[in-house]
Amino acid sequence: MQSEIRKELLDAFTNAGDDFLSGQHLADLIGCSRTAVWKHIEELRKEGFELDAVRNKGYRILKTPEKITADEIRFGLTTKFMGRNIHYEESVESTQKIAHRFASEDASEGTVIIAEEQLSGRGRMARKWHSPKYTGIWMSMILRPNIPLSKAPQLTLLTAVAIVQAFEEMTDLIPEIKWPNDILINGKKVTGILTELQAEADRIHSIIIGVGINVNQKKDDFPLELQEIATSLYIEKKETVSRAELIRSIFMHFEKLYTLYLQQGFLPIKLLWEGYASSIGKYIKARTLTNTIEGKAIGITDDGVLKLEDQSGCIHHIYSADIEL
Ligand code: BTX
Repeated sequence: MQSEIRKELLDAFTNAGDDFLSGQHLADLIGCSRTAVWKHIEELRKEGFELDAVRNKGYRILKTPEKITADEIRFGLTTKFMGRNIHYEESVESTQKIAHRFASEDASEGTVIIAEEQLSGRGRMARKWHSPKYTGIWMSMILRPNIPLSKAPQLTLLTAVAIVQAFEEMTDLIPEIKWPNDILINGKKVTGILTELQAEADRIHSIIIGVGINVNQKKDDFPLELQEIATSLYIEKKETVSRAELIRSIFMHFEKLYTLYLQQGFLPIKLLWEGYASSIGKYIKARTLTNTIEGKAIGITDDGVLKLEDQSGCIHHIYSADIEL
């Protein structure tokens, strides 16, 4: 019922073009009170519509939300499997949650779950990922590589390279990768990657790669605590970026790299990754779950593990940590 009314309201605005529609006219048209019309208008605003409301004239739509649809992403996509199966949602708790369900229901490789908004977007170690409506890319990709469990983190690095290549293709920005899962622009986080597994013994059933990209947020769109550490492509480029086009570009770069990886292993990916890594050669602090190690990041192993040399010359292998440059 609500959605029927919404549809009628939008049809009326479509037909009116640039003309104003009075509250009374809309109320008569859809058979409800003017207060109800006002409530629907407020709902449209919350969804990202910009409306002009002028006394004695009524309402008109100035701007529609920059929404993406699965069809818009598919249009122009030339991949074989990445993003061929897109599941699109308006609002979800977390795309990871849905991807886990799909993965256990045998969704095909390359299936992607995309949402316009996440109410409980998650980062690593139960941290939160801020995922406001219509501004970013919040998606989870399902993969089924035949690799041992220990190699799964390599796919986080591969994903970071694919995203950076897509950024380079679409902007003139200079992104950097901070091991293992952050992409930074001018020192601020623009992207986070969360790799999760469904596995038994040493067999991977599926890998679910969650990608959160800040695309068109303005500074004020971030909560205060993130404003100094986070950025978006819009903030850096000062221009809106098409999310559908960026998603397509990521799918294409990802598919190319992933196919190369399955054929030739991690080495070619490692070389590309090193070209974008901001932490290598620098003195860093690595906070693991159990302790903190300081030293020089001297590179990654052929498996994607970070090598850190401490003051005494001892080399530590870091599998998972937060890095402070
Ligand atoms: P992470 O643990 O490395 O980063 C989380 C930290 O990043 C937070 O504690 C906060 O300080 C900061 N942060 C939160 N939101 C943002 C943001 N929008 N931009 C910049 N910094 C932020 C990174 O975890 C992995 C994030 C993956 C997110 C994707 S979105 C699609 C998929 N679904 C889901 O629930 N998570 C993944």
